[in-house]
Amino acid sequence: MGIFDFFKKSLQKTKAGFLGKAFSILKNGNLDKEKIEEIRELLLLADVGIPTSDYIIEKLKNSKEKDPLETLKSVLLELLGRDESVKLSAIPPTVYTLVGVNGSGKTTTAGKLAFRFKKSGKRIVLGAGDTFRAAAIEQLKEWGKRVDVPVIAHQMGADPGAVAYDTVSHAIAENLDIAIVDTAGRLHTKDNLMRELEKVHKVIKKLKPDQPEEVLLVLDSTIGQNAIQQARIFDKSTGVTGIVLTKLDGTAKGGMIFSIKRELGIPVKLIGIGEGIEDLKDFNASDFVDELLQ
Ligand SMILES: Nc1nc2c(ncn2[C@@H]2O[C@H](COP(=O)(O)OP(=O)(O)O)[C@@H](O)[C@H]2O)c(=O)[nH]1
Ligand SMILES: [Mg+2]
Repeated sequence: MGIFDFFKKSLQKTKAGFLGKAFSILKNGNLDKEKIEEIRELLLLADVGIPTSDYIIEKLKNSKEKDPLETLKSVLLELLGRDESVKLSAIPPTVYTLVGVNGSGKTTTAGKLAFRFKKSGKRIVLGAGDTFRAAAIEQLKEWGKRVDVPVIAHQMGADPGAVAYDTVSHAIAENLDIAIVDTAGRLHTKDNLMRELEKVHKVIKKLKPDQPEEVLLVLDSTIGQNAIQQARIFDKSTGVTGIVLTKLDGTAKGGMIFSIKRELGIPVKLIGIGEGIEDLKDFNASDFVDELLQ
């Protein structure tokens, strides 16, 4: 499937939803007050959020451009910022940690990411840092088998810091390229979770002071604006470097993708568009916007 087909398939719901409706109003040109209000409402329903919706509306109102769709396109691209993918460390191993609440897609993303790197010839290890649930450890081991990469795992209830230590030590000892550390996400014990994540990161730094290269916050796009709140909490204690926005295939409320960068200053680096092993892509703003506005 080509990149455009893949976008078509995964963005169907977004296009059929509120954002799609707002954009089709603009296609008909001639923006009067009523239409602008209608667009504002649709942006809010798509979970773009109040400040960013207001920002977009102001730009539309004040634009000298004749074609409102062109104005919208440039505002959306500006909001998304320039494309950035996950970085590799100059000296291997590169270490990534995946953080986020339960069910957001961390373990699945770890597996898909391992697959992607494996395909490009990298040598990888996965670390089962969600020791809170036995099922989470098993799930990562399954991905390890599927992708054919080793998984460092301890018993359920073990110290996630110790798992991170063993994972990164293994990567160093075996001269691997990449270590991907999965973590737990029970947000109802927020303070404990944040302390746990801080410890994981401290342990990694002890072994390789310039790592982790990326702390990737995995956000479920179907929860809309709540994702922004979650991101603030995680960013405060873990210093998130990039966002993985998952389940974009399953929502008509993916509008918060346009407010994330503006409100948090953190780029969306990867998007999840399905449960399959290949359903993780670099986020490309102009492809994304082009497809939405077609
Ligand atoms: N449709 C869809 N489902 C996803 C995506 N990413 C993850 N999932 C599903 O979301 C559920 C929770 O994922 P999991 O990786 O276990 O989340 P974790 O608790 O954060 O580790 C699983 O059923 C995944 O298959 C995605 O991009 N699209
Ligand atoms: Mg998990």
